[in-house]
Amino acid sequence: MLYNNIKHVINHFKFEGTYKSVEELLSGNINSTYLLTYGKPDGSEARYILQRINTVAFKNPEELMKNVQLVINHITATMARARLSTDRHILEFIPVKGPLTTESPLLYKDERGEYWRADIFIDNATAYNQISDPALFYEAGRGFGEFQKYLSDFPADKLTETIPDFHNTKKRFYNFVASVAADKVGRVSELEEEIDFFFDRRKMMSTIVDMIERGELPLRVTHNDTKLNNVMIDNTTKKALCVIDLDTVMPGSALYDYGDAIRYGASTAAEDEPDLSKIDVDMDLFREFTRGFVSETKEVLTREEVLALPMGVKVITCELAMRFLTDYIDGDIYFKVNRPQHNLIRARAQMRLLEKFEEKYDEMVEYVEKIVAEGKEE
Ligand code: GN1
Ligand code: MG
Repeated sequence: MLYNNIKHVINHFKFEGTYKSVEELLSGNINSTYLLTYGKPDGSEARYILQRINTVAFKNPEELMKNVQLVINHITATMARARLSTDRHILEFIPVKGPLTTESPLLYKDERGEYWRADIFIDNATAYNQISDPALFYEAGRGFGEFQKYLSDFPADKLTETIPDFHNTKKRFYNFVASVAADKVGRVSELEEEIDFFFDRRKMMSTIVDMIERGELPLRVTHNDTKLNNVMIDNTTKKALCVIDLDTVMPGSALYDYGDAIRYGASTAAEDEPDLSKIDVDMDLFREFTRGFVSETKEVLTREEVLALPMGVKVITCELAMRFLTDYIDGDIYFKVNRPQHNLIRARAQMRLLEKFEEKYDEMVEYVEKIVAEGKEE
């Protein structure tokens, strides 16, 4: 019974009305997410998202919620200055009821030491897991681009790194090597080909970190987890509404956000597709997202950054493939899994997807060059 998982928590939040039902949302790989329905006295319904924060991934939920609130405040102020309505455009958290159990008024710590938070479910909007309509993917690009734009003057030193070195792909490679060496659960002997795959791409994977170190790419405040289902799209207007899942907003590179969104959204198959023959890159989707993203960020990103966007796609796809394989080698301790070898299946799918991006890399670069050239003519 799902209700059993949440019954000790729901009365600690200022929800409106009386509890009616709960459903688990399964698209996230880290936190546990529940959709709650409440009945209001006037007969209408209120819906909320309730989440248990995974403390294996996020070691300090209190600092995390402080970050999230700072980001929300910043975007709210920016939108207010531009006289834009924030209604349904920004996550709205529900305060905790009763004596505080943590430093944050938005975070409840239960008797088991688990951390919970809740926000208003955005009605009449969809977080797509897959899109085939390029116009919708353009909107996703615009939504993430707009988010990047709103964060462009955010003071990075105010944020805690909720997961240190999250996209430090160089360090992730060393962690991967350490996991291979430790071989904790005896899975390494069957993974020779997969392991070679990452050794072959070691230099490519370091590109962004190296460029940041050399000052060729600016460090920005970025979202860092821009899967398609982290931008809500309005069901009526079909416009991007709200970027969600702000847990990993930290200093990073615009290439990560662009890259991860293309990785997930421009693929013809699911992230964990076991049939590798189904995995390819939809170049129409790639182009539309790119146009949407650049339309919002052209005043913010440097020319070098825009030209380097396709490198973000390769680096992030390789990084995630390697993270999945590392977790498989470690015995599935980080990502939620729902079948045996799930992390290996994910790793193989992302490896195939990376090969497809490698095949199409020149075409991707030509496209961003074209966009940069067009921008100059304007
Ligand atoms: C995790 O939980 P979710 O789906 O928002 C992960 C991302 C991965 C993604 C892959 C904190 O995100 O980095 O890209 O899975 N988040 C964290 O599906 O590790
Ligand atoms: Mg997430």
